Amino acid sequence: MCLVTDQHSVPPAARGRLATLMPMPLLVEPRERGLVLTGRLRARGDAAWLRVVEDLLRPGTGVRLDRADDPAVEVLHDPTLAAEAYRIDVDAHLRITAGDLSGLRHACQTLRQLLPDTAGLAASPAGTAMVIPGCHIEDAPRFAWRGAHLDVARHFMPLPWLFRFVDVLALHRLNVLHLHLTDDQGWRFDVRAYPDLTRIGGWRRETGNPGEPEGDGTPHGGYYPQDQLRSLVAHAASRGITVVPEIDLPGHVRALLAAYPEFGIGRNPVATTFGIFPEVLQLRNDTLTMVEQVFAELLDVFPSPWIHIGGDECPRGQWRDDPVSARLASARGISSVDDLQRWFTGHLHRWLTAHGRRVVGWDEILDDGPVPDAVVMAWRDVRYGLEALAQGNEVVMAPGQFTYFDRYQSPDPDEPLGQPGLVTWRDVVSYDPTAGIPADRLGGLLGVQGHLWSEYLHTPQEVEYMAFPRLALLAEVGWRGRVLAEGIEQRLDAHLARLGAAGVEYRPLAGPRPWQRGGSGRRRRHI
Ligand code: TNX
Repeated sequence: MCLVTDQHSVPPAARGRLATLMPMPLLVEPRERGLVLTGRLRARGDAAWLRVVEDLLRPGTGVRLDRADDPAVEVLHDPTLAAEAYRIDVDAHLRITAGDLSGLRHACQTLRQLLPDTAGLAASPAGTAMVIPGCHIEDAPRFAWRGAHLDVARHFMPLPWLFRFVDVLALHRLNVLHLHLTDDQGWRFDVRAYPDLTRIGGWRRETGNPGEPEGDGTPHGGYYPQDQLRSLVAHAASRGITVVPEIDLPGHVRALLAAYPEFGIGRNPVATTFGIFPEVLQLRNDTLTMVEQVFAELLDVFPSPWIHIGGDECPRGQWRDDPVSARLASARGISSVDDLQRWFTGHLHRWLTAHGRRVVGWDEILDDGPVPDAVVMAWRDVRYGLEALAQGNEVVMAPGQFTYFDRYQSPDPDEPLGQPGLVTWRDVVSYDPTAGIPADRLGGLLGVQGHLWSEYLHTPQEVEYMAFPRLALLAEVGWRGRVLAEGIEQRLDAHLARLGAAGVEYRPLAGPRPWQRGGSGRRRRHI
């Protein structure tokens, strides 16, 4: 059944949804008639592409596509369109035009946002009229890397929720999920050759809150078997999202060394508090063999062209005090042990390049000298991104002051515990990732990414509270280059209602709901 509506039967609410899209497409024009997306629709186009459309639109609408001529739905391939670009025409019929599968998927996500909010649920409630308002939309992204980073090391997040998080990212036409899989407080990637990484390194005795003399006395942990991650990768791919894994080395390795102390200098359990610890890898040849084995298994699970090797916050104290490290450095012709990290990064860089992947690292990897053709994530400050671009590196902008969504969202004392610092949603609205970049270097700017470090995010609900609305706005920065600031508050309100209808625990613009407040317990705002 295909119900074509005339202009009188397109409800004003449906027409209004054209003004609530997030990210807002580059061109949106209303058309008179709309289309009721429900039941069985006659459809024409490449069978695989039609299956993609049906897969993305069916949950929440129940729509099924039957191949037929005289179609209500048509899917066209236009190879002249840019990567990820798409066009939508709705005027009694629905026509989607895309240059590639990503564009096709983005078109479907925009269509989902044009449906009633309940279309964000896994199944459509009976009796909801799923009207798509008439429109002509032309759209293409400004940046190729539109990422969300999630720290599953500090607090483990359950796999089923990761699937859902991927769906929410896809709704915003984000295309990278950067998974921070290892850190001092937990190792989450199951490595067959080194089972103790997860058996021992995958959990900690308890968690200590800052400023409190005692830990909470409750064990915390978890890890992802490789097949779980493969299924996450496959699900993300079906949503047009690349999962970029990070193994953070050669610092932030307390969990690794708790399991295999022979690769470090001194022995310590998995960390139960947060911060920067002195423990680093002792970079012997057998340590490198272990690292290569870990990465070999990682590459087998993650087909991503980019592999993140961490490289942040690596103190030099242990190397300076360690005669073995001194000998290793001089045997390798390195004048100072401080340069061991650069040597290690170079080694991993060559290894990953030989295996056909690109290295991504935090901006510290350039502190000791250039690392040609590594992708640099500029987190400490925009300035590090500018320097990396000047050296010819590609850059993902990740500056703390705009993209660290573990920081507070407002000065309100009721905000739940977060990292010190303030990143309001209006800060994201004001963010221009191209600021300060000379025109001839703009090509090196791959894109932007929002960060969800989880020291103080214990549950998926807490992650969602910190992610939205800020990540939704950053998605628009990635898509359009800047947030379209005019009318943003109303648009954001409508978009948050859309997320809320799908069960996302966003932060209302007016402030935390009662159960989202920090209160006086473990989520008390005190730093
Ligand atoms: C710095 S960003 C870190 C993380 C913390 C984060 C907290 C980076 C590469 N290192 O280890 O979780 O700050 O905001």
